[in-house]
Amino acid sequence: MTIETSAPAERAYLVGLARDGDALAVDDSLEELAALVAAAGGSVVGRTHQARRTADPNTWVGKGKAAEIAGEASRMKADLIVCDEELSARQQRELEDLAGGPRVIDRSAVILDIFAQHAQTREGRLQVELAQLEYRLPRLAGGSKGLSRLGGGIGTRGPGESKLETQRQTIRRRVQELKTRLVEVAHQRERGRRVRARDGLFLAGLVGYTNAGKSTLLNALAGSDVLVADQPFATLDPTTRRTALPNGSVILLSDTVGFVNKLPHSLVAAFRATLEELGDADMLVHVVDAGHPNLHEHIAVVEATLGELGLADRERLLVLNKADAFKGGEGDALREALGGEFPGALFVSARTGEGLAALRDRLVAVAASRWARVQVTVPYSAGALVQRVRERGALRGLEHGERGIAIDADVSPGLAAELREAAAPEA
Ligand SMILES: Nc1nc2c(ncn2[C@@H]2O[C@H](COP(=O)(O)OP(=O)(O)OP(=O)(O)O)[C@@H](O)[C@H]2O)c(=O)[nH]1
Ligand SMILES: [Mg+2]
Repeated sequence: MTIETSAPAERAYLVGLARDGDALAVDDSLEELAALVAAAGGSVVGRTHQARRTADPNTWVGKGKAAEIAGEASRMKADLIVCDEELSARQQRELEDLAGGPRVIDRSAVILDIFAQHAQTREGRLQVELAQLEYRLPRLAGGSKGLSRLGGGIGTRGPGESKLETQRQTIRRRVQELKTRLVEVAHQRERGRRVRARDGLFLAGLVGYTNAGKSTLLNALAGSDVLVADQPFATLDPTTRRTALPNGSVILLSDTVGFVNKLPHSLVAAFRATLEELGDADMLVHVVDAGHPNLHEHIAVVEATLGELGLADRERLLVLNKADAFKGGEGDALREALGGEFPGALFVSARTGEGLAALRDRLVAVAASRWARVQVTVPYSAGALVQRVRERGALRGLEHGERGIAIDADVSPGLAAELREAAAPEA
């Protein structure tokens, strides 16, 4: 998706902090931040980082480094200084004072901006607005330069403080309103979910790091045309599609918002309802970009985020996507190394179709393992039920006999009960 805009791209100067125990090395994290800034519509004019044990409470980086950044940003004519971590209101204000011109924002603000640009559905927009307000609220006090400088002295504090308080109250009211509306929307979705659950279809949720190829894979498996784009957070709204498996059964596949390192807390909270849809999934298909240099870090971030969402124990299938990019001897070596490291994983290419047959077979196997085997004979009048078995179950055998239709199939527990009832000898 491209956002039409006549304004020139904002020039951004990126700053990182290197610390022990970071999920991503600082260069990789800044590379990712550059992609996020680009997706938000900015252009990156320079980058730097500092190694520190802890962030400075006032200036995030050290004071000397902050002065150096101010000089570089001004030399590069930057409009923006983007810090690769969430800043406190105070850190943001002090850095902005030192920079004397460019705005200072953080990684969370960039991610929130991309979400705001990409949100399509009503629920998506409400969620993003809620996340933005929750992010802004604690920053209101120190973030607004003019007001915070009024600080002491008779005749200055009063008006400034009361204006700030009015803003806070307005935001809090809006936050409440948004939460109420989101609950309403979630209730509507709840109804849809129950209808679907009654259908008894097997549901696989596609999860993974942003840009891993989840939407492309959904399209390849389900023949759909969900938006695919080479940029972070192309997908915000969950989409569920039906797809037929080789044994004739039908399952549901659900595409969701991708994860990223240091996803803002306010966003995870606001999207919790959407992501909780995954809680219904019978299994999670974890899609990774197998050729990405930070593959392992991506997997760790996704696992950690799934943990936060209470999905750590859900049955998982690792899908190593973009295998078409593995070429020559180097590609073979990579394939072998990853195959050894992740024995249960499947190599696929959502783009070329490689490995999709094996993936479908695996989905059949997992779905079948959840089902019960039923061997019954139902009367010819139960044709509609038989049709549903064809669509939703895995048929092993079917014979038209004198007494009716003899069925041997793996089906969901609900369908198994219906079949047994239909097969009950007429009294
Ligand atoms: N070479 C190659 N590229 C792929 C493959 N699958 C997806 N891509 C590309 O990867 C990029 C991201 O694909 P998407 O399907 O939008 O990824 P996503 O995981 O849905 O990303 P978000 O919704 O943004 O989180 C696009 O440019 C795709 O064309 C593949 O198998 N091989
Ligand atoms: Mg997508």
